[in-house]
Amino acid sequence: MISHLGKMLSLVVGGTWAARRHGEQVFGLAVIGDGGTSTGEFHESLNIASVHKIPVLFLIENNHYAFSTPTSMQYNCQRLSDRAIGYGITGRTIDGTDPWIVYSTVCEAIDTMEESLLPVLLECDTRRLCGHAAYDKGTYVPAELMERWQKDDPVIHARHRLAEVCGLTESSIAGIEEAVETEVNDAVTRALAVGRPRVPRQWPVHAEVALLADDARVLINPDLVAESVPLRRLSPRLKRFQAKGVKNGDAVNMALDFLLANQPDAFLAGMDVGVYGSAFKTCKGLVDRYGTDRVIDMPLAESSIMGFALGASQLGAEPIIEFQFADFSTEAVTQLGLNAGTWYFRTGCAAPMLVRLPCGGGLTVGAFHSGEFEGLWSRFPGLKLLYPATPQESYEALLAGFYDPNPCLIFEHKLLYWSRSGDIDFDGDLTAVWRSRRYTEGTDLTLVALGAMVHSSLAAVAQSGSSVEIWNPMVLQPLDLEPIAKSVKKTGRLLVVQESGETQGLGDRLISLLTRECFLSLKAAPELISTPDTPIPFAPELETACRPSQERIRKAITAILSTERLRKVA
Ligand SMILES: Cc1ncc(C[n+]2csc(CCOP(=O)(O)OP(=O)(O)O)c2C)c(N)n1
Ligand SMILES: [Mg+2]
Repeated sequence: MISHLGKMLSLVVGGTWAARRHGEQVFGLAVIGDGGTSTGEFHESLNIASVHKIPVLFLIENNHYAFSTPTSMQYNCQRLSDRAIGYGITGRTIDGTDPWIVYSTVCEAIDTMEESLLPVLLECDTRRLCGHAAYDKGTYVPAELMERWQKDDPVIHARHRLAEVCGLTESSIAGIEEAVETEVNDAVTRALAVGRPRVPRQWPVHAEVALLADDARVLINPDLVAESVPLRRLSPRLKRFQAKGVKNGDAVNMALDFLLANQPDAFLAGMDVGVYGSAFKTCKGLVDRYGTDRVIDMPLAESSIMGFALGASQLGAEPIIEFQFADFSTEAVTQLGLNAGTWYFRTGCAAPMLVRLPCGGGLTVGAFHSGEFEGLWSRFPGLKLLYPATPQESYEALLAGFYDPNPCLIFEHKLLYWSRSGDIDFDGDLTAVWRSRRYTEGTDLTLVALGAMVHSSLAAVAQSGSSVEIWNPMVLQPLDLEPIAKSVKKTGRLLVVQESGETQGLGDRLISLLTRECFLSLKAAPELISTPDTPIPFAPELETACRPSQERIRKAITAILSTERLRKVA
């Protein structure tokens, strides 16, 4: 990322870890400004690198200003390198304006890292001789200080030293300067020669704009999402899998077991996924079978864990990340939504990672442990979302998400983990996973339900005795609505049941898309059943009243079946 200061640090940590795992004797180098050191990611990344012994040199370029903010308003320790103590690592502050000192100190840091495998924190004291950017004159820097800095220009000092100490002639110094200038100019020329991007074929405006843009020479990442199904690492081991009477949580565990057993580069990371087997026990036994190098307990740092995974994915590792609760994925909105989600769009490189979100309410664990967040995550282009509701779907979703080259989020409803059993019969064909699921056939109403609501809806429909077709989109991004639209055209009625709050879930989006597609076939206005827009309360009676009940769904079915929209045909 060019922006979101701090966020690339954890990628360097993950990338360095992944490369060293393959036996490469590399060290990471992560550079950040004085302002960037105030971000959470700075602290999280140093901590993870230290705890997991990942040798990354964190180099702070302390130029005493972050945009217009002086360091006195940025931090209150004496030196930024003092922070190293908090992470149990070596920290040093040096004169960052002297290239000879910087060079030799970095060499020493490499020796230290080689010996201890611990990261090193290096603060290079420097200064800024201009504004923050071209538009900024930097007038907030006291004139006297700026004058002193200008006189002390490190480029002039270095030039002087090359002549006086190193004995270089004026013409050879000029030669160096010319070579640098040529290199920069060449880079600009090369960049301009790339040409302008072409409008992607799949954008609605493509046809109109294409006519105007025939001088375009390259197409930059035409897809927001990397090519989907051709599986970059599909192994012949992906074969039929059958299991009888397994719980949803077991299905998750079996899929994780398969992936760790068959994909040597796969690793599972999160909080308490090791010895404890994760908060909901879906990872039980995995650390015993695959070791702490592949089933990794991480410090409490969701954002940096996500960044770690993204960095690792770029150096051959295959991340499986568990958020302890879907609610805590909000800690990683930047890393997952803005960084991983746009990775392919920006770089042309795939960012494969499987991200698991135990979600949903009904366990009386209150507002911060009960959310689904499928609505939030569906708003980030570049991510794929799957929300399985049965053991079969859970097994399929985890495999499909893992083998897809994009960041894939799997929503796993916590209530379903250990309450319901089913059989798994997976034929090994991942292409068939990415589709909506139909559970019942019917003629009078199409009911679309997500997550645990699938089961409440099945029960409500059985109780109502009506002819209802129940669907679960399962793939929430990219939606596969064609078969559901077909169903709505047949039944003429649509009821969507979601557990998320009315404006927090995907229900309104589903109704909008299906109404646009099926408008003339509708006999009644579509309905949405959801939790009201309220934080999930702790009190069991309030939570029960919040979440859509079987009875509420049954009543809604009866109501929608008794309404007939007056249709005016022009
Ligand atoms: C998370 C985040 N918040 C705000 C900004 C806007 N911003 C860009 S640069 C900058 C100051 C950065 O200061 P510093 O880290 O000292 O780097 P320097 O500009 O001195 O190189 C700010 C606030 C940003 N890029 N990212
Ligand atoms: Mg700065």
